[in-house]
This record gives sequence, structure tokens and C-alpha cells, in this order.
Amino acid sequence: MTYTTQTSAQLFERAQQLMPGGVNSPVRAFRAVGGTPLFIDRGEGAYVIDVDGNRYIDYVLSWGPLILGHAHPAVVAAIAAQAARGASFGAPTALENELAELVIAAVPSVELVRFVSSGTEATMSAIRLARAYTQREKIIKFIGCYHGHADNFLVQAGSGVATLGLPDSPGVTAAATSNTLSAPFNDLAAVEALLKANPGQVAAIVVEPVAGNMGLVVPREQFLPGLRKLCDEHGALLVFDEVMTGFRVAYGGAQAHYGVLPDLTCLGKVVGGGLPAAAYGGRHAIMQLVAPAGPMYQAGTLSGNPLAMAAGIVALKALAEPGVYERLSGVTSTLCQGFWKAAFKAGLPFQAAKVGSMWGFFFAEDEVVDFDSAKRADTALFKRFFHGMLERGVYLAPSQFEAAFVSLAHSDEIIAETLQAAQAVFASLR
Ligand code: KE4
Repeated sequence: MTYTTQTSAQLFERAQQLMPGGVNSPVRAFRAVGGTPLFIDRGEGAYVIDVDGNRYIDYVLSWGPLILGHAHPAVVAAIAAQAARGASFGAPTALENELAELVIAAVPSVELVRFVSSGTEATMSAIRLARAYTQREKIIKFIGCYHGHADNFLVQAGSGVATLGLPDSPGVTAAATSNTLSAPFNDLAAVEALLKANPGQVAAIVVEPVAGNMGLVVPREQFLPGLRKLCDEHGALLVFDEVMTGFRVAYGGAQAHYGVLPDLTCLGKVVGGGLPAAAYGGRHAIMQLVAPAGPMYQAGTLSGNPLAMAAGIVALKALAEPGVYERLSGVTSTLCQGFWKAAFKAGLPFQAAKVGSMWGFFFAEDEVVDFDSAKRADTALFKRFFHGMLERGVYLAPSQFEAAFVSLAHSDEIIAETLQAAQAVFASLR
């Protein structure tokens, strides 16, 4: 039973008369790959079913949150039970304590945590806090990294900004970005040069420890430790934007996976179990500045709302079970290796990479190490591959500049089915 008898095409036509571009987030509009976006009726484990009744193996997973798979029974039950007790009170609840306990126990550098409702809120708050703590104004970000749509981050950003070719968004004032410095991902020398050119002025270096918004780009071995060292030498805070990597690449996030501890961590996606919740956190000395404990103001009507807390608690408890990340990483490795072998057999230029159950690929001859090399990938070939896979029932991110994900619901059979589709599509691209 679907909620509508209208097709995706009919719904999209109407949606464009109601909402800008017919969507509520740009990357969903299929602008980079062409065609009509799928209107999803429901999700079931590793699958989504569109309003036309087509079933797809889902590797978007709502851009990362659905690590347990869609409509996980325990998550659904927790949300339903809490909904019957009230969705939001604008007052503290025990649920917030419980999720905070789980986050603090899991993420090595976090001693105090503040919940917010989106990754954008988490990163914009973390930067405000870094500026308040250091009493400095400048930040360093990385070209192609995306930290949400707060003004000071919309400078050579990744994700939808890169997809739409919007290096700097209109409406973002020069004043809002005048304190934002950019360096190529994986380029420590460029970062050191920026720090030396702005002595005593850089409040924070903010980084996606595994870049997931220019496609997937892994940090070179010395990159993250090098950023930690530079921050210590120059008195800047290291901010890990783990909105995508948190509870995704490891239970303790990228900081646990790589053994590099930031001063502040931003979380989102998985932490809300599929509902709107995000967070930022760090050691007491810094977080105590956040109102009402301290003077740095940040607030939110639905921050820590009971529904999202209930979903996040169930998700994190399920992820804390032994063997979960080994399973997720193992099936993701099988997937990436299978893609690479099929592309190689078809004689196509292809790079694949994964960290935990976050993975990505480029149609490129050389390894992709930053946004410049990512942009050299063959996006026309990506577009053909995307549609070939969609026709065979596999739903990938509709943009070259996104990462892909795997859930615990992606069984060995589903991975094998995906690889069969990929082999056929790669062969058709020769
Ligand atoms: P949100 O405000 O969209 O919850 O989070 C922003 C954000 C912050 N940091 C990182 C590393 C992120 O990946 C994101 C959001 N990711 C995109 C996908 N690349 C969300 C999808 C979308 O924009 O629709």
C-alpha cells in the first residue's frame, strides 16, 4: 500500500510549484545526473520502494543516518512509544541524559555534549565556541569539505555546493567569509603557511577527518596527526566534523579509528537514529563556555527532543554490540573490491576507497587526494553508471561529490546482487 497513486514524475511536477527546485535539499533533485528524482514511499531494511512500486537497494541511506537499515523494528518501536508520551516538551528529559552518556562513553575526546537538530547547527556552534574560547576570529577549512550551510562555511564547499558548481553561494556576504581561510585537503604545508601568515589569529582548523562531500577522500597517513601538531603549535583548536564519520567509520568515530583526538567534535546523522538530532562536544574546559554554563550563546527549540533521543539511544546501543563494525567494514570491503575488479575488467579508469562502512568511487586514472583531483574525475561516466545501476535496482547517491554507505541490513546476498548489477553496467560503459 503506498500513500499516493501519483507517480514520481507527477509528484515532482507539482513539487516544483510548491518548493524551490521541488525538493527540500538541493542534492536530492538529481541535477547532477539528470532525470526525475525518485519519490520514496517507504524503506525496508536495505531497500527503498518508490511511489511507482520500484524497489532499490539503497546505498544513500538518507546520506548516512540509516546505519541499521530502514524502519528498524526496535527504532520504530522506540519512536512510537515515545510519541505516545509526547513528542517534545522544551524541557529536560531523562532521554537526553541517556543519549549523552552513550555519546560521551563512545567518543574519546568528548566530556560534555550539547544536542542540536542538524549538522549545520553543530558545526556553526562549534566554530562560535572555538572563537569564544580562543578569542580569535579566523578559521581554516578545506576545499571540497562541507560543514553545512552556515555562511562562514560556504567557501569552496563540497556536497551540494560542489554538485551545483556553486563555489560561493549568493547571499553570503564578504564579511561572513572574510575570516574563513581555505587549504587543499591533505596539504599540511598549505595549512602551516596559513597559520604562519595569520599568527595568533586562527581560532580553529575544521576538517572532515574522512572527506565525504567531494566523493570519498581518505586522509593521508600523516594528515590528521599533522593537523593536531599544528594546532598545538599555533594555539588553534582542532575541530573534527564527524557529522558523517561519527558512529559510521567506527563506534568512536574517525578520532577512534585514526587515534587523533580533536578539541571539539561535531556529530549528526547516525546519532539521531534517522531523526533530526546532532551534537557538538569536547573537554569540560571548552564546553563550560556554552550557555547557560558560560557566556557563549546557542539554543534550539527542538534540541534534544525526546523522539530523536529515543531513536538515537536505540541506534547507538545496537551499534555497541560486539562485531557490528567488523561486519559493516567487511561487507563494504567486498563491495568496493567487487566494484574495482568489474571496472578494471571493463578497462575503465576507476578509483574506489572505503573507511568502515563509508565508501566511494571515482571514474579517474589517478588516486583522488583532494578536491582538484576529485574534479578531474569523469562525471559524465558517473552519470551513465548511476542511471545504469538505478535501472538495475541499485540506488546510489545522485552526485559524484557524495559518499556512499552500507547498513547492517545489507546482507551478503544483497551485496552479491549489487555486484552483479555493477558488472553488467561497467561492461556496458566500455
Ligand atoms: P545537516 O545540516 O545537513 O544535518 O549536516 C550538514 C553536514 C555537516 N557536516 C558534514 C560532514 C556533512 O556531510 C553534512 C551534511 N551532509 C550532506 C550530504 N553530503 C547532507 C545531504 C544534504 O545536504 O541533503
